[in-house]
Order: sequence, then C-alpha cells, then structure tokens
Amino acid sequence: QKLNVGIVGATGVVGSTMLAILKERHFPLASLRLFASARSAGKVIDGVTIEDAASADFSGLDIVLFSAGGSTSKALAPKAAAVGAIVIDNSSAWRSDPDVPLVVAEVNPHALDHLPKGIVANPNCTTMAAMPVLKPLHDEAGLKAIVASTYQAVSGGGLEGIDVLARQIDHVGTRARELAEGGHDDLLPAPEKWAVPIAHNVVPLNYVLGDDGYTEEETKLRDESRKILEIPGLPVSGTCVRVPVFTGHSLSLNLSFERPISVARALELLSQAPGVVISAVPNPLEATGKDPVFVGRVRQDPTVANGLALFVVGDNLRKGAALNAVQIAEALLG
Ligand code: A2P
Ligand code: 11C
Repeated sequence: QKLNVGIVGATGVVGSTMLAILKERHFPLASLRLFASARSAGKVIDGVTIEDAASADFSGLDIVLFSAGGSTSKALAPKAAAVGAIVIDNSSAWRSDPDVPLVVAEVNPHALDHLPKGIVANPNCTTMAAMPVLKPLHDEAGLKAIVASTYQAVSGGGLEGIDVLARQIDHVGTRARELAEGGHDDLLPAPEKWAVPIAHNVVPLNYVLGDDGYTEEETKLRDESRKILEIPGLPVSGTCVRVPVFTGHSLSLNLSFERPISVARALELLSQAPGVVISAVPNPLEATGKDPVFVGRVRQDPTVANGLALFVVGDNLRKGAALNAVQIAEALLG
C-alpha cells in the first residue's frame, strides 16, 4: 500500500525534518505535496513546488502532516480531514481535544483506534522526550508525581530560534571571556524572541505565563503527560528553561511512585524500553540527529517515598516532532 502524503509547514525546521525522515525510512509514498505560507508558494524543494496552504485543495491526500503553528492547524486541519485525509498535527491546537488522540508511537499507539475527527495530535517536544522513559516505569511502579526541570534547545522555537542564537553568539564573538564579569553591557546582544538574551545565558521563562505562575510550556508538559500516560490528575510541576543549545531538549526528572522501584530494576526496564538508550552522560550533542531518547543518571530520590531521579535527552526535531509524526503515519499504515 502506498499513500498520498502532504506536509504543511514544509519550509520550516520540523517540516523539512519530516521530509527527510519520510525518505530515510522509505515511507511508501504514492505522491508527495508540500505546503507553506503564501510567502513560500512557488519555491521548489526536492523537485516539489510549494503550494499556499491557505488556498490549497487537500483532496486526494491520505495523510497530511502539519507543522506550521497552532493557528494554521486550527484553521486548516479540519479542512484536510473533511476531504478524507488523516491529519497528524504537530501543533498544540488539538492536543487537549478529547476527540483527538495524543500519541507517542512506543507508548499509546492503541489510541489511534479511535479517530472521530480524523486528526491525531503529536505531543510537544519536551513532553515527548520523557514519555518513552516514564511509560515502563509507570507500568511497573505506578507514577504518582513528576517534578521536571528542562533545558530546552532554541530549535524548539523553529528556524527563528536557531537564527536568534546564532546571531547573538556572533554578536559576542571572541570577547565571550569578558562575560565572566559584569559591567559589559556593550557586549550583550539585545533580547530577541525571548525576554532576555539567550546566548551565554539561560531563560527560565518559556513564552506565556499563566495565572498560576506556570508557563504555557509547563502546563502543556502537565496536561500532555496526563493524557498520554492515562493518569488523570497526575501532579506535575515543571520549570521549563531555554538554554543556548541548538538542538536537543534535556529534562531532569524527579519522580515518585506508588510502589518501591530500585535503581537496578529501573535500569533493567529502561534497557528493554523501545526508543530508549541508556547513556552515562546523556547530552544534547549526543542526541542530535538520533532517533532514540537517551537516559542516565538514574538514582534514588530520597526527598519522597519511592522516588527516582534521572536525566533524559531527546532530539526535539526528530523524536520530539518529525520522527514521532512519521511513526504515527507508519502505525496507521498497519
Ligand atoms: P513559510 O516558510 O512560508 O513562512 P519554523 O517554525 O521552522 O519557522 O517553520 C514554520 C513553518 O510554518 C514554515 O514552513 C512556514 O512557512 C509555515 N507557516 C507559517 N505560517 C503559515 C501560514 N499562515 N500558513 C501556512 N504555513 C505557515
Ligand atoms: C519549544 N516545546 O521548545 C516547544 C516547541 O507545543 O509544540 C513546541 C511547541 C509545541 O519551544
């Protein structure tokens, strides 16, 4: 069986990774159409002319992968589904809809059995990295709460995020050593995209702050973890932080469980978990360009009963976005 596939957001950093992964995995394509904004219409990628998504007719497509932001997905995913395509959406637009499954390929593929809207949601890249690690531990010991601190790469903010970090690093240039002391305001790049400079810095405020003091990203981590792991009401306290890393989202996770779980048993489970590799020093440079998530530093957390602490890193563009979307398409193919 070969499928007619479309990618909306094909000029973006996730969209172009989707295209690369479809090829890498020899996805059975009958045809491929690429879409982006009117700005890109007419450009050619890999011999395919980009179409304006807003005015496109999606008829004839079996699967459309969306990664062009929430408002584009909100407006256009129902249009694609209405003409018979299954939409796999990488934005946050549909994740909390009870009629839209939120799927991590290794964790809850059974949720694909029920597609009332013809839309499947792909989780946030931060949530995604944790799920293949948390699922086997939850099955064993019953996950009770998560405290998460993240170290997120700028490519989570698209091509613009990559450009901002590269520009700010260039701005400081070879004088970076001088930043070891204060009083060098002339050296600091102007903040762009994030509230304070991202080069040579960390930004503990990922986008929009909610009334409860948690950011949108931290709330997504909580809500998406509950839905994917099927643990309604799971307490999750996240602190999502942007760091000057180009690709690879890291999470320091402090977990508490209903039942005791030893470090040795956790490592045994993780060594068998699909999509997970155990690493002595999991780090973004190790994870970039790779499919699995890397986990290590597994130890007891003595601050809670039945606690474990560990560190997870995943490529936010691959497993965190494009790869999981393609894995969902493969699962739909059967
Ligand atoms: P375009 O390149 O035409 O702006 P990234 O997050 O890496 O910057 O990528 C965003 C992707 O979403 C790009 O492919 C971009 O296309 C696409 N996009 C942004 N706004 C729209 C829109 N209104 N309609 C369709 N695609 C859009
Ligand atoms: C980031 N995780 O790193 C975000 C990007 O909900 O899909 C993805 C936002 C989302 O900025």
